[in-house]
Amino acid sequence: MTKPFEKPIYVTRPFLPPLAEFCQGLEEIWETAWLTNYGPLVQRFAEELRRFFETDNVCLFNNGTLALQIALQGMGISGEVITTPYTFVATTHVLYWNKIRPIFVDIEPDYYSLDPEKVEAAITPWTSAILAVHVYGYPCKLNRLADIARKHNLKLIYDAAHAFGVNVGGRSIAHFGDLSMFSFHATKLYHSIEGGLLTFKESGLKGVFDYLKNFGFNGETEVVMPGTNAKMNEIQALMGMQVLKHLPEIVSKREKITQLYRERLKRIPGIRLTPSLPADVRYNHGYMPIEVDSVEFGMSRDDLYEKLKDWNVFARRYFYPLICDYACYKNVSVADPLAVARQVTERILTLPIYDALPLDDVEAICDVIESLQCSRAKSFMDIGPGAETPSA
Ligand code: T4K
Repeated sequence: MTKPFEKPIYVTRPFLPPLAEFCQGLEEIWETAWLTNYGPLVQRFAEELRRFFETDNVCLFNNGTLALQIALQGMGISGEVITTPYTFVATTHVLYWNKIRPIFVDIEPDYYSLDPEKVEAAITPWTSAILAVHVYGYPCKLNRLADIARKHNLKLIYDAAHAFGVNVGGRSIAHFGDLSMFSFHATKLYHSIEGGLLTFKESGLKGVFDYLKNFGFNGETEVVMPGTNAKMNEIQALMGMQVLKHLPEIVSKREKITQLYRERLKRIPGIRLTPSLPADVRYNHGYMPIEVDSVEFGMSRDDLYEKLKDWNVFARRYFYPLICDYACYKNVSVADPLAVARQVTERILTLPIYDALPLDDVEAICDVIESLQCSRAKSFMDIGPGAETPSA
């Protein structure tokens, strides 16, 4: 490939339902003039999600961050929470807003989720919960984390922002741990423009979450707790329901993209792929992370990230830097050296993946990466759009 893509190729693009279908749904909203505050579409959407997750315990929110923030508040989590520094910053922000101290521990090198050994070593009398993240939708070490939580009487909370549609052993990943939060943000494979969902074990929490997301109102004149406003609106619910209908086709198109990337990239020196997932995991193909070994690849991750932009390809460094290295968390003391997380954050690059990304474009992106791999070839800096690229 010698010319850049004509249009930018972003890390993701939201799936959009057929416009006519969406407009038809909008007509219903126009007729009722009911836009938010538990309208009929939000209620219908919640019902669909109850069926999807096979549980009554679901609660919808206007975004994933507020859902998780309210989850911690409603569950009465306090003191210290053991969590990962390798995630999107919202995972830690929700602890901050609940005045909880984050205890950052290292991740495991295969799928980048919390290392259970490190979790257990970090427990103190002040620990109240583990907040783990299914990074890129790859399941955490579910059984080990559950054992540790049970043994030490801790709540096990999953930030499942990336994990909508992931199943383990034939069950939704939502059935693991005490509570899971799914993000329905436009950048996710499944979305409702913005949106968030909690699924949880203890039915009694539903009422508390409902109060907290609606100012604490119980009826018109009674406020039972100082809640906030985190309600999903009708247009979000409409989008959520319409995208849900297309989920199988979205996942299957993404799966083909993953397969092609893996097939092409596995032979490029210096590119590391995650190991194949265990047979009992049905993955959602939400992200396409690779690690770049600068010595073997002949170029650093950052240089590859920049070089791809010359071809109009906008990969992202999800997740760099580590949360504990952001200025606002620099004062949080971190006992764990975070050796794995520090290495991964310097090497990770998430490549474009979305249902509408043509396989030819995936081939072309792989051609570019391959052409840039220059451990033996001439200086990589000579290679750019328009230059002769070495043949594979
Ligand atoms: N926990 C975890 C582990 C998370 O990853 C997230 C969110 C949360 C919690 C919080 O959930 P929410 O409160 O968001 O529901 C994005 C998303 O904003 C964020 O939702 C997501 N994680 C995070 C990983 O990525 P940015 O700032 O990187 O997104 P942005 O705007 O740069 O978009 C990336 C690319 O997507 C763009 O280059 C083009 C494309 N795009 C984006 C949007 C918004 C579109 O094509 N259309 C669009 O409408 O954070």
